[in-house]
Amino acid sequence: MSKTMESTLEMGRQYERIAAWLESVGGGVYARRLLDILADPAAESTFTVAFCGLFSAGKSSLVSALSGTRLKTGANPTTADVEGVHMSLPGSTGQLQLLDTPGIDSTDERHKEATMNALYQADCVVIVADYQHVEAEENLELLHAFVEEGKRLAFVVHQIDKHLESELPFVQFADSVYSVLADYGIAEDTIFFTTVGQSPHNQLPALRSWLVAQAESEMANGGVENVRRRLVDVAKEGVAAYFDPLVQAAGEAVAKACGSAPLSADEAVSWLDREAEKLRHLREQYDTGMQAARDQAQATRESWLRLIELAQIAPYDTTEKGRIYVESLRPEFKVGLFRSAQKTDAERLRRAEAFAKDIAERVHNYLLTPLANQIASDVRQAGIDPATSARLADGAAAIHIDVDVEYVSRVVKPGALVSSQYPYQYVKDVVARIKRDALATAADLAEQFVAACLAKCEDEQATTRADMELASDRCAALQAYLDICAREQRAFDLVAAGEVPSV
Ligand SMILES: Nc1nc2c(ncn2[C@@H]2O[C@H](COP(=O)(O)OP(=O)(O)OP(=O)(O)O)[C@@H](O)[C@H]2O)c(=O)[nH]1
Ligand SMILES: [Mg+2]
Repeated sequence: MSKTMESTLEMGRQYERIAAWLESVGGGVYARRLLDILADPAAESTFTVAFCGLFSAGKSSLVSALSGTRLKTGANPTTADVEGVHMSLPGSTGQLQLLDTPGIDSTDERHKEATMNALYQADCVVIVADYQHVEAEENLELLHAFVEEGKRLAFVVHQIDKHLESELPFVQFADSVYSVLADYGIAEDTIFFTTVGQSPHNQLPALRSWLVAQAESEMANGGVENVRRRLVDVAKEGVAAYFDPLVQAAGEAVAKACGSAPLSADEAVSWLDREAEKLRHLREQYDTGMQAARDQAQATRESWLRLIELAQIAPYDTTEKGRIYVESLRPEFKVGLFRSAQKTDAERLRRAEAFAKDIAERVHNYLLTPLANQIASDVRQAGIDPATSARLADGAAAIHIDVDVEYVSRVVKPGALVSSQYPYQYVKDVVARIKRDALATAADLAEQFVAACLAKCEDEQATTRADMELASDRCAALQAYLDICAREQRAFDLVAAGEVPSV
């Protein structure tokens, strides 16, 4: 089996599988069209040549002259739609189709798109430049794009009846064209000089022969590439039909989130970049705001705890009262003439009361009152909601430590009474206990305070959060749209490579 036949058979198997897939996803029309092409590739074997160029270059006149079909021509922009004329190829069932297109400088986007589609789908492109505009930027840009793509290409310099030999010998003019186009990789034998008027240099017949030769060489190949291109086109149409409603729905979801639907995946990418950037910025703003509130609240909380730690509640006098109370608890301590137990106990109680009263007063004046004032002032300044603010101030005012005889006597460690250093340690123990009790209550208020500050900040950032939600919805809709576009593109690529897409 020849290599060509083998590849034709393989291509047949590939597109039968793709047809089966199209059938299974509701694209029966496209499946049948693929099978029709596979059943009789010659019946549809058409070699398509698209003519393009600036308006009034003479495309329609040239296509008319080549095909013998009269197309509308004129000095103003004339051709509005892509239009095809057919020529049969001598000695073959194949056809040559010439596509006339609107000027590429058309300002109508719809024309432009139709023209570009026709150009990309054609088997061969002929760029037509009129005699006076050979080096027009649009022509050279198109030329560059198609050379890059490896498209079969011819370049026609038309209306050469306008050439005046007396100004410049034609050979010299032709050489300058050859040299410009050589920079773009265009060989001289694909450059033609034509006119529908009179000129001894007219290569209209040579252009016609070249086109026929291109078509015939394609057909001689069994037209495999040609057939493949048609199969790919139909399969892609099928893929597009399958994805259209999905892209449409994803586009509507974007329109709902963003106000309008993107016109292309590229536009969606740029919108997504913009929204993602906005979201990042808002999130940063939100996080910074929350962090600042948290830091501020924590600093206030620390200042309350520090106020307790630093409060002077046992100066020398107080410590002395504590010391003599503890010393009275020693077993050898006795008072009164008869050292009666009753008197001794009464003295111990008196000393305990003196110590407890003194330290209780100091706790009230130097610890609890300043702490309550500090809390009330910080809470007021923090501007948190009035109910919580009042609750915290009341809580601070109500902090109470009942330092009485019972409280101070419970701290005594009887086993330590023998030590001469113990009385001082005892007072330190009482102070530590009081501060521990104060810290426990203040820490609870401080937690409530921090939570209230964060809640206030959350409230203040309600607009930021709403904006974040909006940007995040937009990002999600755009991402979903792009995912669909990417899936469609993947499916296009797969059918172009003869593989069944997995959608
Ligand atoms: N002198 C001269 N005029 C020509 C030639 N070919 C076309 N024309 C004139 O150039 C003008 C434009 O020709 P068309 O064939 O309509 O040009 P086109 O490129 O199809 O133009 P659009 O369809 O508008 O893009 C018409 O007035 C034609 O008569 C030529 O070989 N020589
Ligand atoms: Mg025209």
